Amino acid sequence: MINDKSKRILSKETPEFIGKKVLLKGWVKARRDHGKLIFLDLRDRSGLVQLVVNPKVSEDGYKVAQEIRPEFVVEATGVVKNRSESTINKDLETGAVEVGVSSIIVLSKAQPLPFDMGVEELKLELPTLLDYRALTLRHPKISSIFEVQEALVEGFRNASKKLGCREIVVPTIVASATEGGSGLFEIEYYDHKAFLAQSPQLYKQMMVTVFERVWTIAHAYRAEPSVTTRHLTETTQMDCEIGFVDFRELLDMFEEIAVSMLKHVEESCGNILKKFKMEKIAFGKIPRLTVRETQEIILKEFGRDNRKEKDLAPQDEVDICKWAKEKHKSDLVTITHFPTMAKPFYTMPDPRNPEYSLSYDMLFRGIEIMSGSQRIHDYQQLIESLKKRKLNLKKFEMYLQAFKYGMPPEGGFSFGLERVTMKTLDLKNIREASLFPRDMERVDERFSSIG
Ligand code: AMO
Repeated sequence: MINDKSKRILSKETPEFIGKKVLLKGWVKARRDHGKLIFLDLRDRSGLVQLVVNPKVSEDGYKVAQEIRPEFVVEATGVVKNRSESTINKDLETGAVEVGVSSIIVLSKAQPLPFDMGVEELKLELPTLLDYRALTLRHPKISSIFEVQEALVEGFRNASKKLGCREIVVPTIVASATEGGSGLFEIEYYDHKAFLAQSPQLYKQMMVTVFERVWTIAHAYRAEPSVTTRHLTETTQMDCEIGFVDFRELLDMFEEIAVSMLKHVEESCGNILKKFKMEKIAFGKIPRLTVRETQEIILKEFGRDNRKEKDLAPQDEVDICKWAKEKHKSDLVTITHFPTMAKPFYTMPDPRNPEYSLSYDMLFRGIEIMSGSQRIHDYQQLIESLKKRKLNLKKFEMYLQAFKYGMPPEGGFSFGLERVTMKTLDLKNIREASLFPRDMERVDERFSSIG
């Protein structure tokens, strides 16, 4: 291994440099003083490594280390050594080595922390965890949630591209609601009213006439009227929209994307899933049920008669997933044919029974993570559907052009990134799956604590 001592190496690489002098840079996660020695856990983007500061090796370094507190940013030079058998830390990737410091420089100081960040697990109440987000995100267990999130995005992107979808970027300032009138954030737009998009829906559909198959990752805004553990007001949606497909093909496509996205996360983040004590995801054949069939199962197996409800209640989602896991060894379930009038205007009614629609949700470990539908692609039928919901046609003029001038049969779907992340790691609250979650009570600061 060639070692240019003036070049920084990462903590993870230290085992490759035993006996060599190296330069490391990072944050001090914890400091422990043992007799005449100071131990520093150094964190960088690759992980952690232990530094040992011995006054006999470096008197100046020892003086500096005495002033160091958690989260100081430092630059340290030293020789990598094997640890003695009894001091090996098996839980740490670099736990068989340590770095004997010959010099250390403070690049940036940190004020005393409001809580101990050196612990294995930050056992703080969620509001505190979020009040100090810029700090708590640094904790390795918390930052690993977002490594998993990155792998989910990557898995989704790979699978969408494999399907032949092209990536598009769409606006979030829009003229109208798409997912129903409530839950819309209105914004002042010069002398006009505009809204924050509830979904990339209209744009992805228009783009089918350009590229046939598209995917996008978009921010979506929902003025949720209540506080729950599964709703955010700003969410990230991973969407596809596909032309020249029928309902069955759409089901095959989103199931394929879901499976390959989740397999990708298991392959690339196995160590993190283990740390979160997650069971392997069950990839049995995914059951496909209509809403009505689901409600029959809920009645038969769980004794609740919800057959007149338009949608599944949260407990129904939990129970049908339990059923799917037991009977089909699947953590995923597909639910189809929601009542047409409970779905947005663009949803295609089932020609065999128009009271129900060619729509679907996908559930994962007890929660809806995705929804979509085959769309109405006929111009006149779409206008009728807008009118039926008393929507203002003028607001949809540009969207309607796509249909006026030739739209193929098409459909699409949208995965909620935070929901998938939450369930992949069994987090109790969706806020933990968002870097900077927005909800009714918080946009970074808690509203109650501002002025
Ligand atoms: P829908 O409104 O069902 O469909 O949203 C798609 C997916 O996005 C996630 N999601 C949310 N996650 C957290 N907080 C919220 N407030 C929230 N709202 C939605 C869910 C959901 O399954 N345009 C259609 C999709 C389509 O037909 O292509 C749409 O937006 O995981």
